[in-house]
Amino acid sequence: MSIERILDPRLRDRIVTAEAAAALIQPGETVAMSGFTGSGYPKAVPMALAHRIEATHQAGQPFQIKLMTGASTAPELDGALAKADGIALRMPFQTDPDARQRINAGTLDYIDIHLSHVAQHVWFGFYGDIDTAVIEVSAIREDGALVPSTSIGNNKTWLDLAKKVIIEVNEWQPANIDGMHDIYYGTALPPERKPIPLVAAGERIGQTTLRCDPDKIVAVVRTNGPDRNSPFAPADETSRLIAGHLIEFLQHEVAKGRLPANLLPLQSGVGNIPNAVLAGLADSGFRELEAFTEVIQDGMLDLLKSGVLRHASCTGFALSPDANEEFKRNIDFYRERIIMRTQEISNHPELVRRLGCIGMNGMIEVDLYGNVNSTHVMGSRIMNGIGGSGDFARNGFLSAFLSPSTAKNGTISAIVPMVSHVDHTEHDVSVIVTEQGLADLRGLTPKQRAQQVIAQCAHPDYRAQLQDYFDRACRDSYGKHTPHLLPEALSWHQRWLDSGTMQAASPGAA
Ligand code: 0RQ
Repeated sequence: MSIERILDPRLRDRIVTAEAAAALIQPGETVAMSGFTGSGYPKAVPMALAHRIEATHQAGQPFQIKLMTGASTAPELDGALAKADGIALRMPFQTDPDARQRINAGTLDYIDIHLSHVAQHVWFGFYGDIDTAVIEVSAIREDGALVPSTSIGNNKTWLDLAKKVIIEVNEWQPANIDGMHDIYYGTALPPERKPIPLVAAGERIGQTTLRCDPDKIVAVVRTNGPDRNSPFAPADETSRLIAGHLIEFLQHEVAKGRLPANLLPLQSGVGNIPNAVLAGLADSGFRELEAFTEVIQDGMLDLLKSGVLRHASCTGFALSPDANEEFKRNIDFYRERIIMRTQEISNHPELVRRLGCIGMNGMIEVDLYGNVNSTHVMGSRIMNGIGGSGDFARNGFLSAFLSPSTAKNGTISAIVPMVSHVDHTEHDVSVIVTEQGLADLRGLTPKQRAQQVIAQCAHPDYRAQLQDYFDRACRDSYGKHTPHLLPEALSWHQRWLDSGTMQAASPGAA
């Protein structure tokens, strides 16, 4: 027998089916949902809404919504609504193949923004009113306080601003996650803002529950379904090499006295390479580490378990099914060591700067001068979005971008003369790492950076071609500070589109 999780008597008579709740959402609404990297998203109402949208379309009527979340969600949310052609506008981040396909076909509009900006820009009124919020929680206390589930994201903002609120109470989520969250209600709008009183990654400054005016709650839906919980591939040789180079660099920085022995709070992107870095840290003798990051994935859970990581601050999870079982089994242990915050706090530029985070994120490509493209393939096709990478790259103590040196079976070089889209400028990028090596760009001039990136990071198949471009640019460029040959700068991308490879017949053939 499961324990009752909806304890507020005022909300008991608002318990309805997902279909009845979805029927309260009208065409054209701006709907703000919970969810961050496949955790804590509503599981039933979006599916019911997608079915309703499909039925409406079949009856020849239009039905689309504008959809906001914390970050990426799952097939039951982004996937179902995208497949139903139910999303007119999506923000601020997605990783869903069906949504991506429609965005790149030009039939789904997408606004990809820094994750720390979302809440404040909505509060500033930049995106209009929030009509409905659909928020997953793990329980509702007797006084109406909402116990969050496995992500917080923008839920505080959605609950505060939405005109009407639908709550999903997911019994699959561990009941004793209660106490892991830290919701800070001290934020305000300029000019009333005050400093955020958080001075260490492991501190708590808020309350454990979310609040919501019960009069706004129009429906409560019971669910019992898992988070996305996609498995991670085991670390391959490339990921291990990238991790090894970065860890060697961090050890060097400690030896030089530029970093303390237990480093500074770590931020880590999601994926196999970050997982390999986290595993490598444990094996390299680092101890007493801290994390101030957005997402806790398998590698970080392992570090907490082994005691290498003292605590981790986040706003969501991206766990494999196995890691999720471990999390649930030992939730009392993790509740003492994990602090879940709203994403405006987990990614806050002021905090990232003050705590001195070490940012480690993936990239699509980087150019000779250190400009990074995290989002667009061939300058026009979005992959995911900038996510939180910019919050940490601009403001962290150090910012590392990691990638294999080639993509698509070696036909694409991740090191290019000029990036086809810029997410992180040369001013925000400290370190580039590929399986070939690590380029430390700190304190270097543009031309010195180019030499480092070519020598340390480029794949041997592209090194001579890059060097040739750079040499000729140094000779023939209009300006010699950041040398470029403009007709050639993006020709590698065009060559791939035209011929399926960035490799030139011979260096010098552009
Ligand atoms: O394509 O899926 O078709 O095989 O990009 O690449 O190598 O699997 O690497 O999963 O770490 O993703 C930048 C996308 C890297 C990610 C990016 C293709 C490649 C493959 C994925 P396929 P990999 P990853 C915290 C921080 C922005 C958000 C962020 C990302 C696919 O790290 O989304 O940092 N970052 N958030 O083939 C063409 C290239 C390519 C390329 C890779 N140069 N050209 N295709 N690919 N390089 C989390 C949050 O913010 C929530």
